[in-house]
Amino acid sequence: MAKPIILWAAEALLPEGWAKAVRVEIAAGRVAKVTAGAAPDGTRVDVLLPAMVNLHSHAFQRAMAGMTERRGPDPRDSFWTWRRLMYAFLDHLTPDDVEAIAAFVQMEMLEAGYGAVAEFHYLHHQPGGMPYTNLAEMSERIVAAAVETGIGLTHLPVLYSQGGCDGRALGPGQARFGNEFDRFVRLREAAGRAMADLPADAVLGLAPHSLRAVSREGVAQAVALAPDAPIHMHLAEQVAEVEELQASYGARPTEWLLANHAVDARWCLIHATQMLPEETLGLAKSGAVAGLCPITEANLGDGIFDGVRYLGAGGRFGVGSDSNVRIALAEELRSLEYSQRLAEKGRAVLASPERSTGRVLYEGAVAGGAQAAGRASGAIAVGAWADLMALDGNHTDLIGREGDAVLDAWIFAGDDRMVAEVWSAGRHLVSAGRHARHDAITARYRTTLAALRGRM
Ligand code: NGQ
Ligand code: ZN
Repeated sequence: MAKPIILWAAEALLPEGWAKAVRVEIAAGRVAKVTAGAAPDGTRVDVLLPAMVNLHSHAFQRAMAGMTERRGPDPRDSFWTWRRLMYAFLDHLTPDDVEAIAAFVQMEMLEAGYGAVAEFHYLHHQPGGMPYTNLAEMSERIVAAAVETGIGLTHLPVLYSQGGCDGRALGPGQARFGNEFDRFVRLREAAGRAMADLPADAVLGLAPHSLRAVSREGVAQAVALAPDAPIHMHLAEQVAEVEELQASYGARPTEWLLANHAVDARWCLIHATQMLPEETLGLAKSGAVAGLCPITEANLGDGIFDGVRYLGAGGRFGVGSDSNVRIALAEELRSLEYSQRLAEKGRAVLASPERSTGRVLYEGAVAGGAQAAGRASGAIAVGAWADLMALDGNHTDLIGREGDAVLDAWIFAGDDRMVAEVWSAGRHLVSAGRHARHDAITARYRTTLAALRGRM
C-alpha cells in the first residue's frame, strides 16, 4: 500500500470544533488519524477545512456564461426565455466540446475549494435526438473529464421523457435529453461501466429531471431502480411550474412529492424555492437535502428560498453551482445569506448564538453536500474520504483571525483566491491555488470555445 500522506494544519475545523496544531494522516484516500496539539509534520497548511461537495452542476452550461444577459423579443425575460437560449446553445455541442468544457469547469470548482461534484447529466444524444453509437457517450465524456481533473464525481444520469407535466411530447429543444425508462436504464448501466475508470470514491446516482419532464410512473420507476443510490430532482423552482403542476396533479410540487414518495436522506431536491410554510417544514423533517444554487437562482430570477424557517426546523441543505454562470464557493454561500437578509430585513439571520454565520453556512453545506452526493466525506474524521481544503492564512483578510472569524472573513470579505490547497479523496489536486493541469485544460477550453463561437 502507498505510504500515508501527512498534513499538519495550524488550525483545523474538526467535527467537535476548531482545533490547533492538527496532524492528519491520510491512507488509501481516507482520513486515517487526526491528532490535535501535534508537532509540525509533513505538508504544512494554515487553515484546514473539510472540502465542499458542489451538489448540482450542468457542466456544459459553463460555456454560455454571460451570454444570456440581453433583452429578447419577449415582453418579459425570464427563466423560460433563458431556457430557450440554453436549448439553442446546447444544440451545437459535440462530445469533444462537452469533455473540454467539463474538464475546465471541474478544474475551476477544485480551485474554488470544492472537492467533488454531483453532475446532473441530461445532454445524452445527438442533435435531433438520435443516440450516439455508444448510448452513454456523453456520460463517458463527463467521466473522462473527472479522470483528468481528479474531482470526486457523483454522476447522475438524468431521466427526461416529456415536455411538461400534462405528458406532452418533448419540444424540439429537448430532443437531446429524451429517454423512455427502458433506454434510460440501459444508458445508466453503460454510464456505470464507464465509471470503472474512476477511483473508488466515485458514485453513480440518478435523477428524474423534474415533475415537468418525468411522469408520475417515471418517477416511481426511477425511485425503485436503485434503492440505495442518491436521487436528485429539480423541484418547485418557478411559479409557472407550481401552477402547471397544480393544474395537472391538483397539488403543488413539494406537497405532491412529500405525499407520494417516501422522501428521505437519499433525496436531494434542487432549488425548492416555491414552497408554502407547511411544505418547507415537511421537507425539513424528511431528512432530504435542499440543493440550493444561490448564484444561479439569482441569475435566473427564481425567487428566495425560505431558509430561516427551513434551517430553524433542522432542514439539511447544500450548495450547487447549477448553470455554472460563475464558479465561486465563498460567493455561493454569501449569496445564500444575503438573499435571506434581504428577505428578512435582518442581519446574520442564519447564525446561532454559538456559531457565526460563516460557520453555520459552511458546516451545514459541507455536511449536506456530502449526504446529497452519497459521499462519505464532509468532516475531517477518521474513515471519511480525505476531501480537504486549506485557506491561505497569509491573506490580508485573515490577519489575526481564528476560528469562526476565518470563515466569516473568507465568505464575506474575501473570495476563492484564499483557497490554497485542495485534496479530493486524498488526491492533492490544487497547490498554491492552481490545479496541477491548469494550463493544459485551459488551453483546450480556449480552442474549444473559439471553434464553438465560429459554428454558432
Ligand atoms: C436545467 N436549469 O435542467 O438545466 C434547468 C433548466 C428546466 C434550472 N432549472 C431546464 N436551473 O428546468 O426545464
Ligand atoms: Zn439544474
